Amino acid sequence: MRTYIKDALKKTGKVEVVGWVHDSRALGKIRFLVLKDISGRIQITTIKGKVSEEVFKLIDSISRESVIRVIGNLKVSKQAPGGKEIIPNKIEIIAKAEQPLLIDVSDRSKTELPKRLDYRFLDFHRQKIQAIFKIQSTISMKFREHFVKKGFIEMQPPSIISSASEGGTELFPAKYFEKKAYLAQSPQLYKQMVACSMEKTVTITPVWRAEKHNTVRHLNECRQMDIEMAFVGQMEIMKQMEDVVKDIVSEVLKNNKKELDILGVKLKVPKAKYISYDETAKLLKIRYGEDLSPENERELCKKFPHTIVFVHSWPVSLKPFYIMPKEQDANAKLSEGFDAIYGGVEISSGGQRIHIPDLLIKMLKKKGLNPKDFKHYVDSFRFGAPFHSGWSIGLERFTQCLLNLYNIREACMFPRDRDRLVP
Ligand code: AMO
Repeated sequence: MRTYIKDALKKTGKVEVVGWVHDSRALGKIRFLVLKDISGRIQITTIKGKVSEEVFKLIDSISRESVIRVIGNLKVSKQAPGGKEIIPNKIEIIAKAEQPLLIDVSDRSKTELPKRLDYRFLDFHRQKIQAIFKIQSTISMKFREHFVKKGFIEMQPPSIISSASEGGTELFPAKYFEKKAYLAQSPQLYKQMVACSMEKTVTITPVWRAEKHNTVRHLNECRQMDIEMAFVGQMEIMKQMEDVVKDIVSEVLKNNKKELDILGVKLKVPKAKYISYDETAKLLKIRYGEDLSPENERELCKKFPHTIVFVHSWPVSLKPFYIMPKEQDANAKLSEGFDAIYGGVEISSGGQRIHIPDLLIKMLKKKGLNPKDFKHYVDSFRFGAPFHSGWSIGLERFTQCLLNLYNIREACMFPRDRDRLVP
């Protein structure tokens, strides 16, 4: 718990704290109150007769989750959680919390997830929830820092787009004056254009997927952590992911030890395994040309524990139109595309892109898409576009897998799903 020692208090040896009332207990003539803020907790101990009658009465009347200011003496105390307590001289209520509270905000909350999400602002009062988002903040901060240090340029792609980038079925239509528009499914086409001139780009951006199914690993709005790089192929771009994931996990271990303890998560810097789709299909005994099911992904991770498994060289039929076929051949069966599987779920997909306009037109047609809808995109490769590759990691999916959360909604402050548009 942060304590403020204001100049005016220095001479008196007193401290000031502000925070939320987490818990209060009465024991005869003693009142214990646990105050919390984002940095931790501290006990406020009041003994009748040793504080003014006014302070004692106020302590008895303060409701849980109210915000208060306490000025008093900080004392070392073996019995107090954290080894310290404050003996108050002055208490002020900054914001009273109405009672009853709408959800159970105790450490072992019994309120089910949907109701907790309905009242997310109160759910955020809980230490476990704060721990998840402190770790998520480390993840996104380290992701950006890792690539900016390597000379990647951060980009801000548009959120309103005119045509699909990940197939036509998952788009949210948007009104855009007299034109047809959609919410972006991915920064895909834009990051490619940037990489083809500025070589290396990184972004963290929201995307929208109008998938109708409700699962514990899908959201209709999620954040993607993407990179795109010129002059590299599938293998080099996967290595970039191995490096950043190891860097992020190391940073979480260094920065968020307390939060990992609160969540009971034992984390290890992962190893990496590179395996082709063909070998994976044999290993898991799946039919060639079939996608990996969630069970297959879990099984693969059991075979390679504490490992990011890069399944590379997928069949063309299972990858989007922009993924390069092997040997730059429109009739090739295999592609330069991959998926990364970690903690039992797919956290990312990517690969080498098609930078050759004629080949791109052929592949668009093969996928049943109209090249006319992609004219701007195709034309961007006509004037000096090098070969390039990239990938995308879902921020919430990655947080879910790192922290072993059952439902991806736990890893999103304000989830958007088939049924949820508020808060
Ligand atoms: P893909 O569609 O596989 O690829 O998405 C990449 C990663 O984004 C996350 N993700 C999601 N997370 C939660 N809910 C969803 N509905 C959802 N959809 C995707 C996952 C997934 O692995 N443009 C390509 C990437 C590339 O080639 O650069 C793409 O978007 O973690």
